Parts: sequence; structure tokens; C-alpha cells
Amino acid sequence: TGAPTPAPRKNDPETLARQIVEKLTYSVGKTPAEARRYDWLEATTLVIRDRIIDQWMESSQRAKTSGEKRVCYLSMEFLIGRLLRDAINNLNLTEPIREALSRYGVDLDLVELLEPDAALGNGGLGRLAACFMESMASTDIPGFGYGIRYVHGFFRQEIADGAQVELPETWLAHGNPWEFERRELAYEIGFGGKVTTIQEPGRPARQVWRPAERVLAVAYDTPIVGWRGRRVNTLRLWSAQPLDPILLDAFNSGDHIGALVESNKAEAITRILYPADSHQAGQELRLRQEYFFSSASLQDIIRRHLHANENLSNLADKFSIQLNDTHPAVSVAELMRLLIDVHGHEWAEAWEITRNTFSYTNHTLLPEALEHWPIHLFERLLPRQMQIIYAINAGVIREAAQEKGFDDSKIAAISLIDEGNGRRVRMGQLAFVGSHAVNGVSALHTELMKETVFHHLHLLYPDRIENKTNGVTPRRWLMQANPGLTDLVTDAIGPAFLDDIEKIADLDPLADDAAFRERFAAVKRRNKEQLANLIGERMATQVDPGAIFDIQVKRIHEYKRQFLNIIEAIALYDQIRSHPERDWTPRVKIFAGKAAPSYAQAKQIIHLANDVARTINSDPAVRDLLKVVFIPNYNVSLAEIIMPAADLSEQISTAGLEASGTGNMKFAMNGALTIGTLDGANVEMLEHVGEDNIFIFGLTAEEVAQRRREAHSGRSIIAELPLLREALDAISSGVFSPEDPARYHDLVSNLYNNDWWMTCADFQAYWDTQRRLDALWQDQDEWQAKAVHNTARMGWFSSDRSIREYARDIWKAGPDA
Ligand code: DL6
Repeated sequence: TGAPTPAPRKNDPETLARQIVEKLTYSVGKTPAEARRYDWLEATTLVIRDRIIDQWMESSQRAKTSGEKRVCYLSMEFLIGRLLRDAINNLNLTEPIREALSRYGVDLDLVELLEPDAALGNGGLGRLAACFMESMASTDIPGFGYGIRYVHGFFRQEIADGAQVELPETWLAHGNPWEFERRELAYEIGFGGKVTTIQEPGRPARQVWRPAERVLAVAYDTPIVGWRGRRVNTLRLWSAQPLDPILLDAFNSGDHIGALVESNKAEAITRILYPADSHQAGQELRLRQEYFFSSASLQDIIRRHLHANENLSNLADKFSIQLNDTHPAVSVAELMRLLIDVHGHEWAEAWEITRNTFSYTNHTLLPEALEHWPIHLFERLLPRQMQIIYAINAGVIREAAQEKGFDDSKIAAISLIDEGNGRRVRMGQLAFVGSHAVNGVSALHTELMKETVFHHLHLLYPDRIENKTNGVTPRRWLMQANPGLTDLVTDAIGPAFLDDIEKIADLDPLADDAAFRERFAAVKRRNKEQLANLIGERMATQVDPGAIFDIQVKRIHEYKRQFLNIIEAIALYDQIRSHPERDWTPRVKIFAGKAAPSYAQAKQIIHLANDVARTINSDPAVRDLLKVVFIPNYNVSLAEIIMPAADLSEQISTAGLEASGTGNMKFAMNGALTIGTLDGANVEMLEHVGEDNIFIFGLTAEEVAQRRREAHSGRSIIAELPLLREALDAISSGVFSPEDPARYHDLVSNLYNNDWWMTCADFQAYWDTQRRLDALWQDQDEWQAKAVHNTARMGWFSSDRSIREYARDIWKAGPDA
């Protein structure tokens, strides 16, 4: 019975070519002769999409009928990038599609480049969510991503006269062939209004929320294909729409603008991604976004659950909901509301269901990134949820006082309400108490969570915090980004590592094989040439692929210390000019990354990098020994070109501040050596690649904390280090900004007066380590052997491993559950 199963599709170039032309004709409306490259992209995408849909339906059906536990990943950000290459690679169709297109003189690589880069995220947290989606599909876990369909993703960065300029990004301008609008899946989301108590005879009193405003959340689904296409999961993104598209009365009475106000207000909720990374975005709109997507996702999960179950008592057996940071933390209160007010559960049972269903990942310890909302705002926008938060808080405080004997100061620390700061709701605390598991994203970060932000909650619930070190998907970050290396490894150890990346360890002994090292170096050289061409074309700067490509790409932030890297470049520049007779190792220092538009110091750092680049690159005295490049508009697609071309990866955050890092993993997998601090996942990378193959320097997290307690400043260090002093003098006297000599005055004076990020404190150790790397570069056998060890020993940092750990320890879901 039921619908006939479609016949398996043929995947030979002949069939594919015919189908692409069919799509070109009947869906795009062009003949091959008329078609532009963009039309070929559309037609190819549609052919691939058909293949995915077969598998997608099968996976969804399997998840529904088997009754297996499903995992919902709630994330405000999914930095998925381009999808076509991912899908083609995971379906194993790269070569047949390439050949099919070549029959019409079309180059697959060029076609793929036209796909917009879906940038629905800021950085690490959003990209991790994208890797996790791919890994859930690849490890056969019925995963479902829930997020927001922003009309404008992360802003496009241009550099004008050295400074960052933000421009709107328009990824949907040409439509989006990957998404399916599900108009039938629309939920009402309320804001504001009043809560009234209803007392009916013989029944307990109940609360009824009557929102003043309502909008619709409409689902858009994107298929996420796992490796070899075995499972296809869903990424469901919500778009906000008005209940009434236009207020006709207002329009008819002549108020044409007023008639659209409600509509615009609703649509504004999902119009734009906040470009805030590790930075507080305090706007009301942000809280609206958070509640909007949380409520829509929970209503959808409940609907899916009730499809196969009588009631919600067993929700936690059938669904696990992972809160990606605190952005969806309001879900804790919202699920309680839905369980109690809408589905009639008692408080105690609702609380049990809620805690067993949710788990929460923390991604930062930076105080300015820990979300806390003013109570008056929360209460005005979400009055019923606020009542529930007070009630949750009362329960937690009672437990802490009665069972653990917490005193007032400890209670103040765990309270969901911050009383000392203008009264605010602490979203981290809410997520923590509403979850059965709370995890950090690297071993060090998890320990620091226990000691700092969640110290008292950890005392209250000592079994709740656990570690799940991040990972990255090797499909995108090795196979697709670096086909040359993938072919070389396949040739050397066979293809088994493609299915189980930890088998790449078989490559390790080849570090001692001179012929293999040479081939490994040749792949790197080709990748560097490709990046050098890009730099030449985009920025009219010529760089030598024979130099060390020393790369720092990530969000621009003081704690990530791009400034330290720039100061080192200036010191090196001075030394090269003072000692031209020395045997300097040629280096190209490459930077890329965006600064939050409101983060003045980060924007100054970008400006400085560009000013320094302009000065050094035009100085004939340094010849080709040092170049500095800032590549604009860093995004996932650019990262796919940059990671495979690095010799040296800069992971130099102030210890204790980078929760994990994932760029560090992508670089090392592609054979870059790391220069880094003992921070985030660098600590575990050191354990895996071995201390001879990674270059660690600087203060430890404990030492940083100690210095901060001692009110450390940079002044005395600067006085003792002429290299550092001269570099800083050059910056502050306007050597790099003659048109505005005072431009960097604040940046430099912060180092003298405070050095909060330990830039001065770590300078000498950083400089010395860089010089050791210079010397190592002269011994290419040694360097390349270390590079091979890095690639061979990074398999553990696959997001498949992370996801299996989440599935085993937190979700109790998936094939091994
Ligand atoms: O866990 C993913 C990623 C980590 O690798 C980075 O170390 C961390 O900085 C980043 N955190 C954020 C901050 N978000 N918030 N809030 O993106 O998460």
C-alpha cells in the first residue's frame, strides 16, 4: 500500500547531463546556448536536490515510524555557507557532475562559486551548529535544526581607506533553491499583553496569557545531507509574518503607511542577524527574536510528539532539545508554559519533563556575552514567562537553602534574578537549572565554567556539568576544501579514513618518508599558489608562495589578540630593516575577520592591520621578506580556500578566554603547525599532536587570573623590552597613520595602563616562539614531518566524534543508544 517507491536514480554523466538540461529548459526556461553560468548553477542544484529529496523523505519517514528518539538543536545561528558542493560531495557525485557539465563547456568549480554563502551566523558558535548538523546526518542521528531564516545574514565587509565598512548581505536575492516553504506549519507567537487568573468552581486556579501582539512563524525547511547520503536531516528555519498582511481599514482611510506598520513590525523580527559575537546585544528586538524562534520550535516539537503519542508525559523519552548557548534559554520558561497552561500538566511533572528534555551548551565565559535581560523589558514582552521564571527561581533557591545550606551570598550567585545590576533575568542560570546536562566545549573551558560563571550552581548540582570538546566536519574542512590532500592521503593509506576519519592516523609513519613529505609539501604549495592568486586578484598585492603563510582568521576581538600579532609584525619589520644582513625567513602574515559594528577597539585593530600592511608592503627595504595582508569579508567560502593554504595557524588568545576554537582544528587537519597559547582546545590538540608538533607559548589561564588580581599593567614590561617599546612608539607616533597620527593613541595607552589581555605580558614569549619557527622553516624536512603528524593526529577533532559523545552521554539517542 502507499505511494510507489521511486526507481533508484542513475548517476552516470550521461543521465546527469540530460537531467541538467531538462531542468535548464523546464525549470529555468533557458536553452544550453542561452544559459549563463548562474542558470547552470540553478539547474545543477535542482538535479542534486531531487536526489536528496528521495533520501530525505525516507529518513523523515524512518524517524517517524521507528519511534526512535529525535534530537532538536536550537540555535540562533547556523553558519552553513554554500550547500551545493557539500551535497555533491556527500552523494559521491563530484566526478560525474563535473563530467556532465563539461559536456556543455561548463566548469563545475566556477558554477559552485556563484552560490551565495548562507551566513546565518557570526562565527564559531554558528559554524559549529552547521558542522553538527552535517555530522548528525553522517552518524545517522535523527537530528533536526531549529533557527531563524534571516533575510539579511552576517554583513558584507568592505575595507575603505583601511577601515571596516558594513554593507547589507542579500543571500536570498536570487531565491533559494534549497529551501521549502511549509505554509501549513505556521504557529502564532504572542508578545506583551496581560496574564489573568481564572478560577473555575472545583478546579485549581489557572493562568491565562492574552498577548497584545501576535505574529506568525512560518517554517522553511532545508535538507542536510550526511556522508554518502545515507541520512538526510532537516534544518527548519522560522520566518516571521504578520497575521494580517495589511490593515485594510487604515489603508482605505488614506493611511497607506500606517496600514503596513504591523506587517513591518512582524517581519522585522527575522529581517537581520545581530552581528554580535561575544558581545552583548541589548535590544528588545533581540529578545523578540529569541522568544520567537524558541516558541515556534517548541510548538512544532510538541505537535510532532503528539502525532505519535497520547500526551506529553513521555516527551523526554522521544525528544532531546539542545540549547546552543543561552539564546534559546527562554525555551525553559516557554516549555513550562505550554505544558501547564496549554496542555494541563501539573507544575512538578512539567518541571521534570522540562529538565529531562533540555540540555545546554555554554560557549563563552566573557561576562559581556552572558545574556541578562532587564526585568521590566522581560515582564512587558513575556509576562507569563516572567511569572514562571520567578516560580522556578523560588524552587531552586528553596532547594539550595534547605538541602545545601546556601547562605545569602551563595543564593545571590545562583539566583535567576541578578539583583545587583538594575534587576535582570540571567539567561545562563535559567538554561542551567532547566537542563539535565550542561556542557562546555573544551576540557579547559569546562573546568573554568565550574570555577567561575557557574561555580555556585556547580556546587548545587555537582553532576550536571560535563565536557564535550568541539569538532569540525572533515567532509567540508578536509575533503571539499582540500581535494589535493584528500587524494594524496587516499593514495597513501587507502580510502577507509573517508568513512572513519580517525583512521587517518595510519598516515603518521609516513612523516618519516622523504618522498611522501615531498608530495605533501607539493599539495600545500599548490594551495598556497591558489591563495596567492586570490590575494593578487582581490587586493593587487603580490605574495610569494615560497614564504611561510602565517595566518590568523577569525572574529576580531581583543581577547583573540590580533593586536599582538600585528605588533610582532612591526617588530619584525624594524628588525629586518635594522639587520638586512641576517638570513631572515620570508613570511606573509595574513589576517581576515569581521568586527562587531559597535566594537570600537576591534575596528581599530582592523584599521591598524591595514595601515601596517600599506606601510610594510610598499617599503622596498623589506623586499619579499615580510608582507602583511588583510583579506576583506571573511566567510565560510573564503575559509575553505585559506585553511588548506596555511603553514602556520595563529591561535594566540589570552589563556582562559577562548572557549574552544574550531579554526585551530581546521588548520591543523590541513597540515598547518599551530602557534598558540594553552587555551581552549589548543590544550587537547597539544595532547593529540604531541609537544614537538605544536608551538605553545605564554601565560596559562591561572597565571592570567593571578596577574589580573595583581592589577598587572604593561608599563614596566614595555620599559624592559626595546623591541616592544619601539613597535608601540611607531604605532602611537603615527608611523602607520601619518594622515591621522593620534589614531591609535587609545589602543596603545591601554597597554601601558592596564594590559588586560596580556599583550605585553606575552610579547617576548611570542616573539621567541616565532623566531624558533623561522629557524624550523629553514629545515623543510623537519617542518613537513611535523605538518604530516598534524594531519595524521587530528582525526579525533572531527565533529562526528563530538556528536557521538553528545548522543551517548546527553541525548541517549542514535544508532548506539
Ligand atoms: O563553541 C564554538 C565556539 C568556540 O569554538 C569559540 O571558542 C567561542 O568563542 C565561540 N563562542 C561564541 C560566543 N557566543 N556567544 N555567546 O561564538 O563558540
